[in-house]
Amino acid sequence: MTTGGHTLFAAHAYLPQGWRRDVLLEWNGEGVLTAVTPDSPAPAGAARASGPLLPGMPNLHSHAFQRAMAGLAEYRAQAGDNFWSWRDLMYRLAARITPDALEAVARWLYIEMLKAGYTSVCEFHYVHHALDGSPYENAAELGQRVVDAASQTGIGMTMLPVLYEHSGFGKREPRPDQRRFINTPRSLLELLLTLRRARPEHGALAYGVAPHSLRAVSEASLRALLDGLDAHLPGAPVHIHIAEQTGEVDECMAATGARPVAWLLERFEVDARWCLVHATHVDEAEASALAASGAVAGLCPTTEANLGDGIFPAPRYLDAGGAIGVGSDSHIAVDWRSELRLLEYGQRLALHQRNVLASAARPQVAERLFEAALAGGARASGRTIGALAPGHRADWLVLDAGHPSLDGRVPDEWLAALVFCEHGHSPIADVYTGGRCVVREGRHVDEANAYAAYREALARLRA
Ligand code: NGQ
Ligand code: ZN
Repeated sequence: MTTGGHTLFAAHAYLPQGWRRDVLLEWNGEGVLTAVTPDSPAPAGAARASGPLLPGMPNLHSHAFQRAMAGLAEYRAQAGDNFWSWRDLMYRLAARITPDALEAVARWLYIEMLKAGYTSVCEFHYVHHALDGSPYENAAELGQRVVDAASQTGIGMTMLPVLYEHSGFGKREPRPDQRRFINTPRSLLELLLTLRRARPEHGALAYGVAPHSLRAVSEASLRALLDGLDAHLPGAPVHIHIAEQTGEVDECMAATGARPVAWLLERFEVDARWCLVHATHVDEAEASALAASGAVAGLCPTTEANLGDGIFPAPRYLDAGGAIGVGSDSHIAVDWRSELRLLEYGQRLALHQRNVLASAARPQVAERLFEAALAGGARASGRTIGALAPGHRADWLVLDAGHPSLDGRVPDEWLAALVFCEHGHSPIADVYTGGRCVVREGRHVDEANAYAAYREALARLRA
């Protein structure tokens, strides 16, 4: 048998039914898998993968500009340091970012994501306006720069322009340092449509919206935003930050008499199009109800640990069938392996047990979490990704099976080693998106140029 066009033969590949041998992948000119055939004879002349194949991981939560401050809020402690003092520092960067700087930072960040094995990203994009808070001539200028950065690197994107109106519950006036974020439902939808006209969706690009949080958006505005979205993009993803801090839960209780997740589930038809980012502070009833809704809990364990948010009740939620995905959020780390590892380790430290997030049906923690994060990340992105299966985007990772963390292990042991071991450089060698190899032997094709532009942008931002 010979095949023309786009094919790759892999001795091992992780399919929806687990590790399979002698897998032939075929995809079309649009970068979509057309056939995935295990136990296949190697066709004459087909390219052979240098190692085992895994589906690429979706990153369901990112604020690209924050990459520029990774590590800078750890530098010197101040009395009472907490989430809100971190946010003040972060706002100082948000106040300075320019279109050129944002594009350079995002481009480098997305290369880091690809190298780490994230093949798509949901960008929760909230810095919209010029430095003085007035709209750019192109209202979607900054969003467009982020979309362009993604296209340049080859990462898939779900762009989520953010609605931000208020500084707190009870429609509090926005703070001066929030002026670049502020829109009405109508102006935000216009911004989205402007961006969509300039950069229409395609196989690697989708759109949705993100009401920032219950702190920042009123009930009426949330309704207006969803109605407006459905008039143009019915069923598109909706992401929201929720219940990330106990302070937010307390303020929500004081303002509404309900906890944030309970309040949202009570008033809105929360279903599989929703991604509730963090959702850290949910009680038992909220965890069960959220699991039953089909919404994705968007967990960002390295950022949540970094900011001192708290620990998501993952055992109860997963056992109730809840969907999860992972995001790198503030980009203190850009590595899905670290997110999954910390998700499990938080539970071990809290409960004094091991292999907490395994289940009777899925005794291997790494495989259970990897599959859950693929499926939930795909759902949150609103794109057909996250599996080596026909109809899905041709996004995958090629492992170096001879890496010291994987060497001497049999295929069923690879994922556990990949997620839990950390011995020097990453065992992810090559990365493909839309059937194109964008990372080869750990290097992105555009890495040198992108890094030079990133360094220049960083120097200017810190000047
Ligand atoms: C975030 N919170 O971006 O996801 C935030 C910042 C804000 C956590 N990572 C929230 N917990 O901008 O108010
Ligand atoms: Zn966030």
